[in-house]
Amino acid sequence: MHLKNDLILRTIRGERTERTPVWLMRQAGRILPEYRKVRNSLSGFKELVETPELAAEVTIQPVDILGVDAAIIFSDILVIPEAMGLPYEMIEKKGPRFPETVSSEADLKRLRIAEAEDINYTIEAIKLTKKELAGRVPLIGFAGAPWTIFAYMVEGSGSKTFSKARAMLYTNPQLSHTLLQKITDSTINYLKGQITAGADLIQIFDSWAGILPPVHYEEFSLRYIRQICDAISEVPKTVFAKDAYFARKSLGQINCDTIGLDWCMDIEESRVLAGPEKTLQGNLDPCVLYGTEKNIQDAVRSMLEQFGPTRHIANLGHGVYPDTDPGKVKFFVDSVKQQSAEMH
Ligand code: 1CP
Repeated sequence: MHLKNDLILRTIRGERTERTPVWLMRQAGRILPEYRKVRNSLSGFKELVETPELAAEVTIQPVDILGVDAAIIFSDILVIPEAMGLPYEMIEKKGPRFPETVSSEADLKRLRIAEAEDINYTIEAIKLTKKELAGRVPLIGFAGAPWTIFAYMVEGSGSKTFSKARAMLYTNPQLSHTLLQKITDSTINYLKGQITAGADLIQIFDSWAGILPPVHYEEFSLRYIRQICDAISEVPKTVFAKDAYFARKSLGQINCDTIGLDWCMDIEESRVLAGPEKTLQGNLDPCVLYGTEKNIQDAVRSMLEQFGPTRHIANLGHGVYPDTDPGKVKFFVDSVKQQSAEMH
């Protein structure tokens, strides 16, 4: 299918474009009343994820309503552990919980390497979304980085410290590596399935990158992200490692196209560390969107000036916060479009 808007893909190739492309992490399920309406008619989050027609509908909502330059498929990073044999529950207003976790060799033995078919609902949702988008914008597929998935599988829920998961890296590095390898193999199968189904680019979310000491980040996270990036050559790849300011140089050396920056990472310094071949994505503080339109406009201008006119995909430095006014989000998108067009 020919893409009518391929700004993001041209930007990733390093081309000079008519303006900077823009989308938002977590644009598809956090802020829009149109999303809440679909979501409230169902038993829960998982029903939405597992019903391709509805997942496709909420994936496309931000394209229609906010005018973003990409859609991201509505799913969750936790579908991988479930497909490996460790189911998750999504508890309203609290987040994910795993009734069973991994703490021993025996737990690990019960887990399998997932195939894309095990997550058929998301694969089907991608096919449907591609059909319904009819080439309007590219569709982003995604998965969690193996370390971030490991953190949930060992901890059993979200956590500020993930101390159980981090402790395992010291107390049982061998078990840790075996689990990380199983997650990695499952993730490669899943991402390849997403690409076959129509994903135009993929993003790896390492949301808990920043809680590891740099040597552990290299050994237990980057090593596996590298494997994923080396295994996938069909479409461009983005790696977003939240808070991993210490890993930007290493990320610059892996086989990916785009590196996501959070709002604490200095833009010029990141360019130098990542090298001239990488496109950068980010990195406005999500809290800017609680400010006035003038605040947003000024912050967008400053961001665009620092990134410059090429190799930049405008985004926030992490997911948009749930209580953000959708009108302000739309203002942000429009502001990037307008100001970058003037600057290019
Ligand atoms: O734009 C989108 O929202 C698309 C779909 C999407 C994505 C890309 C969802 C739906 N989740 C994710 C990724 C995801 N899920 C990440 C990585 C990105 C990030 O750091 O934000 C992580 C860490 C998760 C795990 C997760 N799922 C959490 C975080 C828990 C914690 O430890 O802090 C939560 C609360 C969820 C639930 C969830 N996932 C998605 C939605 C819309 C929701 C809210 C549930 C609902 O609507 O009922």
